[in-house]
Amino acid sequence: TYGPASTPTHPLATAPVGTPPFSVDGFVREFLHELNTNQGVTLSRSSVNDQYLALASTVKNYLMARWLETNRKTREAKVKTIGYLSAEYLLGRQLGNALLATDLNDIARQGLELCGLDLPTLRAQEVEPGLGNGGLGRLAACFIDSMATMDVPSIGYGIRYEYGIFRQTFVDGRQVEQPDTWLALGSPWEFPHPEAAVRVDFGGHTETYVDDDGRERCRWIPAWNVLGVPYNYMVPGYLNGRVNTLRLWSAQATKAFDLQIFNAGDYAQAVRAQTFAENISKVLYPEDSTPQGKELRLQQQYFFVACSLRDFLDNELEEGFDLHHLSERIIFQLNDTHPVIAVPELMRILMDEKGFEWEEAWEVTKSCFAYTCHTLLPEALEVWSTELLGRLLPRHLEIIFGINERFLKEVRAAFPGDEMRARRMSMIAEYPEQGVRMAYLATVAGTKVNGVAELHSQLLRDKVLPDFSQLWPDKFTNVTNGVTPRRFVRMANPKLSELITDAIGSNWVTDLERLKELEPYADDPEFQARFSEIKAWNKKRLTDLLRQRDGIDLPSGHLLDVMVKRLHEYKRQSLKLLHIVSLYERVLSGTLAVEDLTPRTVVFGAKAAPGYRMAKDTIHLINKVAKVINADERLEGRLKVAFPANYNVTLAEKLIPAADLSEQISLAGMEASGTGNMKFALNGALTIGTDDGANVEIRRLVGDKHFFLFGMSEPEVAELGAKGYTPGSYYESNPQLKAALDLILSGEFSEGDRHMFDSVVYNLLHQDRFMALADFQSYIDAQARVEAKYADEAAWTRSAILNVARTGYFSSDRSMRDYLQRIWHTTPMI
Ligand code: H53
Repeated sequence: TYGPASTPTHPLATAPVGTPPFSVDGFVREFLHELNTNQGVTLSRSSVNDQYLALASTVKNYLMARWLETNRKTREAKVKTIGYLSAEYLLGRQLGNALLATDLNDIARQGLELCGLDLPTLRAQEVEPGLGNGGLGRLAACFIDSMATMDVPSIGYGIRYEYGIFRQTFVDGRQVEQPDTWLALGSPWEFPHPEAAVRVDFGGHTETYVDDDGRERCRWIPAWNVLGVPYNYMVPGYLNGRVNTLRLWSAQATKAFDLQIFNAGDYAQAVRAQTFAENISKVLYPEDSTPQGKELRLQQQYFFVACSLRDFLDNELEEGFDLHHLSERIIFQLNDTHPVIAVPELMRILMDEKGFEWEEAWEVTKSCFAYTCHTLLPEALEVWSTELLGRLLPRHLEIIFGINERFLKEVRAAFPGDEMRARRMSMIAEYPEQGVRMAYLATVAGTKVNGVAELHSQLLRDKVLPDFSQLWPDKFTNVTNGVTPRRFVRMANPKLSELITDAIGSNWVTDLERLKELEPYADDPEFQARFSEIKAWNKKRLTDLLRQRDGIDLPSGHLLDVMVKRLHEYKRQSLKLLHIVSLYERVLSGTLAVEDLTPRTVVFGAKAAPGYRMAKDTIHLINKVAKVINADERLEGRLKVAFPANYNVTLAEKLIPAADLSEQISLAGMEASGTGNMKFALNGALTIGTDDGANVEIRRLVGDKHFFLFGMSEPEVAELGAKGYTPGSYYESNPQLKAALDLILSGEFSEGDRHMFDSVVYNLLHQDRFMALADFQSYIDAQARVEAKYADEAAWTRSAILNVARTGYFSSDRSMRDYLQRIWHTTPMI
């Protein structure tokens, strides 16, 4: 053993509120009761789904008293709440997390065994709620976990999509999307409250009128409306007895709406109206960081934001609360531009419904919001056309114009005579059509604006919003992203967790910086041996899963090289692919002996937005290359490419702990932060990466010797761009690169079809917006350093342990502390 083992000592962990601690017997009784009364079946006649649902209910019941108590306590304390507004929550499976948070794993396992059941089988029955696309949605899920664990009063607000992120399948190597029917087998974790539905208005026009005091005022005469039904989800803190709430809204037709049409005698039309209303929360838009500007998406955004503000003002605040002091009780954190329409909505409520004057309303509004920007890609910053906004939300558009007008006055006063600046800073873009720049609106309205990693926050100030940071330097700050150690270490990597706890005690789960105490063990042969065994065990676990899930066979004893993230050109999956093709080409052409290849399996996981052609073509190419390489006997046992379909949180939990090498190879300056990079490092993978996003901070913390850096820096990228980038010149001057691209063009991977991958290859040769060819050689050289290091097992393991020991900073608990200090100015509830 390795030092003192300590157990969590939070009072509520040992003396839970309301319910006595479970015994195994008590658990069995409750479980069977749920099976009988909820599912209406006996144990002997029950399906795995029945058993899973009964288990979920049992855990839910256990959490219930704590949830009610948390709500009561918070309400009574009248403290400031964090209203996290996010269009996405990529939650992952709930059962495992709930069992962990309640310390019920052992009891459940033993109790189920007594019933002849197996906990892992029941856990595998759960379909994960995939209510997000990627990094942004998963970040929101990590943040609500951390807030619950840190005793921060918070409500997560979002949308209950009936269909989450599509299920990806491959047909002949091409991506085909299937609907995600996550609700089909029951949804035990949600609590619908149709009686508390909120009305949301749309369309129509505005008019002025004179109120009782003789003041001219404005009001909105909407044309149609829908209902928002809240569905509450428990967000249990880790062993602390706190259970926060995630409130997701589902759209329903209003009665009035149907009746009107129904009375007119058109039954079919009435049913259509219902469908129309319910469409609003029907499906998650599957674009990650490339929004399409669709009307329904704006409807979704306003829908959930209007429900959430209404909910907070009417239900969370006590009656008669003086809204002039609203910021003492709430701060709405805007997760990207998606919820920014909340700004004019709050203005509208305060002025049109509560009788505030403009200045009064603005004072309140601008102290109740803060904005997180998650990107630098111009195409990810939403601009809503004024035509659409005016049609859907006429009053909001008026208010936005009003905010802009006053804001530009301020700009002109601060920079007299600088009309160009005023134009640049206007929230209203005039080209290619008139539109509202939501990021500017958020920046003007927010108390703070933050980026999500140091480099990103710097570039946000310098490149995306330079005029704003000149005007208000203090408004800008950084909060580097983090990930929850509960799900991504403790739950996903139980063996490593045990090893860590044996060495330094168990407090690291809520105080991740304590992983530093592992540093001395990096040189301890016994610890190294156990660490390597655990890596091997995680690989075996992954191998079993992929065999059963995808029919993929992973060879054993390989360097496991993993690139999992959304498919996007800026993330450069194509660069990883060029590395693989190049290895293969060198074997084919005899410049590399097969025996000299480091046995390596590359695993890809990536969904492409359904309308993103280049991303889908890249997936196709990866699958085709994989097929040829995997079938080539000469490479057997040396090189393998695996691309399991439908990468999601559930798969990530098995993949990340097994990885040796983490691929974080975006073009410098393009990845705002990345959070997968943190998960890999915390699970003992070494990173090969560019100086981009949070990679910069990971490398600084783990040290250069334990990180494989390659590629241009952001200033170098900018310089090359300014000079004029010609990818073709890299092709011409680098024989290895040329040979790899030529091999693709030869039809080697496309049954002789020389044009199948023209789109991908010619895009790289002639455009290559993200400069993959410019970084190719540097990447190949870095991969050679990877192989050299991997050959020295002890050195590799030492570096892997140091990656774990030195990345405790990337806990989302730390991110939450930073938000509390720098942005929210509140403290956890004692
Ligand atoms: O947000 C992550 C970052 C990541 C960034 C991602 C993101 C989305 O997933 C969607 C839209 C968007 O603007 C940004 O790409 O770098 O880690 C969480 O901050």
